[in-house]
Amino acid sequence: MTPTWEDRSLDGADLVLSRDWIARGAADAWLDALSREVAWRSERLRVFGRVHEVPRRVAFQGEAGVRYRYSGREHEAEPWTPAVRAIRDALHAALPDATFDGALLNLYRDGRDAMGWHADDEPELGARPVIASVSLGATRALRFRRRRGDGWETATLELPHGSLLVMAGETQRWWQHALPRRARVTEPRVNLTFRRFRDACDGAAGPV
Ligand SMILES: O=C(O)CCC(=O)C(=O)O
Ligand SMILES: [Mn+2]
Repeated sequence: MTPTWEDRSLDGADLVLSRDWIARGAADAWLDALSREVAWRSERLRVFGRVHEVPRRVAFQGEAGVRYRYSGREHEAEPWTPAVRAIRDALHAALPDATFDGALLNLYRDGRDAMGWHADDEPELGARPVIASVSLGATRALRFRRRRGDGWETATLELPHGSLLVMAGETQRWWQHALPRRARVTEPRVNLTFRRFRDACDGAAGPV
């Protein structure tokens, strides 16, 4: 089955979505493998001096030596586990211009788990990062917002089991995204965002 692609770009955000990127049987198998093989961690975040547990489980995998600063702390990548590496290889085949050396993994146990507003704009990723976001399990809505005068322009993408969303161009500069709670969801969802850290870091010294 050949995946279908939809251009879901917004003003200032290059967004391409394939809702059927992974065939159903493979998506089921990957979800099952990820729930077993990944060392899911709970994570604490300090906000205004108070410590909160983030409402999801997380992991960070990648090539040896890849580091990423998020949630106020530096994280060193753990080695790829088999299913994550297989998804990375499938992404390299599907997106020949992109190279991914790390992935942030999120496990939303049910609709009470969520992620707040943010942009993936850490300097390690460079100015125009290509981020490949693979979703498995329960369908959840990814919300986008951009400042417009006194208010916000918003958009919503539903991300079903087996989907791939590619965020590119200046998406992270102009838009924030969030995964809100969805009370009626009782099933888990795993999201993997594949990113490239290395060259962006090497390039941080500036033009020669
Ligand atoms: O779960 C999602 O779809 C979004 C995850 C995300 O934004 C992130 O890991 O930075
Ligand atoms: Mn993000």
